[in-house]
Amino acid sequence: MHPSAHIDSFTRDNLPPLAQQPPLIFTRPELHYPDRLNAAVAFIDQHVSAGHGDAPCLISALETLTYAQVQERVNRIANVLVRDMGMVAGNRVLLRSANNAMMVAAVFAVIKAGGVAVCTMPMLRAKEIAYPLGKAKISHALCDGRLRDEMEKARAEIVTPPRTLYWGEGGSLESLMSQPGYAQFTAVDTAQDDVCLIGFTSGTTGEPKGTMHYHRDLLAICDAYAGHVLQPTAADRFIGSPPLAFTFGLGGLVLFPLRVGASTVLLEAAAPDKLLEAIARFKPTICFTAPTAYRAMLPWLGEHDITSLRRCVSAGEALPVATFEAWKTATGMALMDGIGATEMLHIFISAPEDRIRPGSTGLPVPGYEAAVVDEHGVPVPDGSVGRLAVRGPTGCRYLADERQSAYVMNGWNITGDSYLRDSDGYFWYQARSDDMIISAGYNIAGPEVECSLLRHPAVAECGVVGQPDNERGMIVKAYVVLKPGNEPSAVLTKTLQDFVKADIAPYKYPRAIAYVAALPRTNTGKLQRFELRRMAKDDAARAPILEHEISMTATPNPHQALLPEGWPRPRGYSNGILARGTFLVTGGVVGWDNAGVFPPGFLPQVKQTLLNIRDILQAGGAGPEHLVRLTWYVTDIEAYRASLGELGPLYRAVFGRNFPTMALVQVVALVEPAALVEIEATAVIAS
Ligand code: 3UK
Repeated sequence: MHPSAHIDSFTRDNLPPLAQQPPLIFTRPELHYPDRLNAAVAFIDQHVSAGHGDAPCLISALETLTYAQVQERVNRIANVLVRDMGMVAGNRVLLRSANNAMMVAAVFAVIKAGGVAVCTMPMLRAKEIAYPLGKAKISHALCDGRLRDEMEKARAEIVTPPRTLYWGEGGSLESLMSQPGYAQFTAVDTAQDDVCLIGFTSGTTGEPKGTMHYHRDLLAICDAYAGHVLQPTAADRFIGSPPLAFTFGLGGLVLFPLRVGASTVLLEAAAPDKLLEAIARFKPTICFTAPTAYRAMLPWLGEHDITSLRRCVSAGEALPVATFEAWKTATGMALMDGIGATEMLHIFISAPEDRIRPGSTGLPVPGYEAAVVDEHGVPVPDGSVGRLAVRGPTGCRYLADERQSAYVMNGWNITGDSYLRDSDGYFWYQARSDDMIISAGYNIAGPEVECSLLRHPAVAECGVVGQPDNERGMIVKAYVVLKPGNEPSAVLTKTLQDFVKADIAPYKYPRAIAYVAALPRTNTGKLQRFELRRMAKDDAARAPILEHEISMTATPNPHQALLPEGWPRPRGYSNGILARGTFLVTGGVVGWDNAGVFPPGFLPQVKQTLLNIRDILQAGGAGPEHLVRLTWYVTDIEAYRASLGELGPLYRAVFGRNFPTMALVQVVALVEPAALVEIEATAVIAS
């Protein structure tokens, strides 16, 4: 390695042992970099020195900053970091903000001062912020004033909180930046292989992993993927939705445009409707977002002019052919699929526009090599499914993490995806390796069934997982979000099943379909298959109860459950109940025990609340079988969602298989400050 410029040697000290690091490949001349390299100079200063300082760089609704203006802002922040906050080269600096110009300037300021930027998603809560603070031993933080509350809570949670400054609302960063002499800053003379960025994975399972990237890596992704596949020019204007804390966003919305002197539109809110509006308004030429967002934009294309776009990149999740085709029909543009990973920093398989094969992710990006291997790392023949292995100028280096040896095997990065390579060298995504459904001896890839279902006009979104089954081991279970104007029904279920059977090998059809309002997603927008698997497991456990709901409970339920014709039978609640008799109602019951003490935590409080309701009902002569309605008020709907798996069994333990109508309401606060839930119950004792 090259001599480090870091005074604080934490990142080098915590690199994986050399033997566990992936060997890097630099066969292409454009991937050779000078030994001393500061990425901030390459992305910003060089353009200004080359006379490009007046060109637009960062565009937002509020302001447009030229390259020269961005350079000055970066310099001012770098001076504050070093002179006012005592930052030294190698320190890790946490950055928190939605996508905006200050966030970008802060990233480059940290890098220019030789620091290591650790960007975090704006929606993170205190405990999710506290984790990187501790893991990366963060010494300093810059944060948008609007995100102060959670930041302060996180700082309170750890032993040595970082020195923190806020900008915007109630912050002091700007006034410090305006000090005389702060407009100039000499970049620290970092080594090309000094760490400058730690990207935390979105952590679909287990604790997030910190991936360490060098100054050189930031350039390499531009010169490999962008240079060869995307091919942007200084005239391009980028736009998109991924947060800058997700390397998909940092690369696509900042590094690729700035590498070539182009401009980029930064959106703080970029839900599909907002993104469409912004495309019509700012007239960008290149768009980066996830397949779900392209699908969500489809119905609204007619209302917005998006003809300025010339390229649309899709990554983060597999791009179903149905989405590719629908986008092509609607816009004439071929979505450019690409698989990337936080570990690899950005996209390593994709295809230039003229070489796209719909349904395939593409070819290895020039500079990268990819292979499909078995569990021992031995390549499998073309046409058979195996694990995706990749290597190139970037690679996986986890910050002090034992999972390094699971990602890097025999010198290859193993992404955890099942892939197939065809005889033309194209790579075809099958599933995440642990997402294969094994049903009655067949291997079925959930995403393939999803692609098929998505071709049906009634389906807006879907997720397919294995549901435990006594007979088949697993059955294919689909969770479906319907497009507006479609209602769940047994008839529709049959239609969808027949549709899949006619489209792909019949044994792959979803034997069970559940209709849901939305699919669980991570904050980088990925479908949380593990959450669907948990739901499916729960559904499986509940299945035998189904037949007995309401009308066939142990104590015969005196009321009639209302189930409109053709509606799927609800699980764990009733659509409606017809009751006649003595009305018994409880006020807002909270979860304190007889001594007025609240048990800590959401689930224990729910349990106590349900027990309290049972006691009140009993005092009035009603049993759980008389329940007709429960209204839950909770302070944190996420706590409710997170405990759904345990809530079912808990509920049944207290009330048995009696399922009244239910409503759940999130409130800003409850009168009892310690209460996390308050429930009202209505029962009717049959006359
Ligand atoms: C999945 C895809 C099929 C795949 C990312 C572009 O997604 C990114 O990084 P993450 O670390 O997740 C990596 C995993 O996501 N995936 C991503 N793209 C595709 N699967 N087709 C695709 N096109 O399982 C991969 O292993 O969150 C994407 C650029 C930078 C990134 N960090």
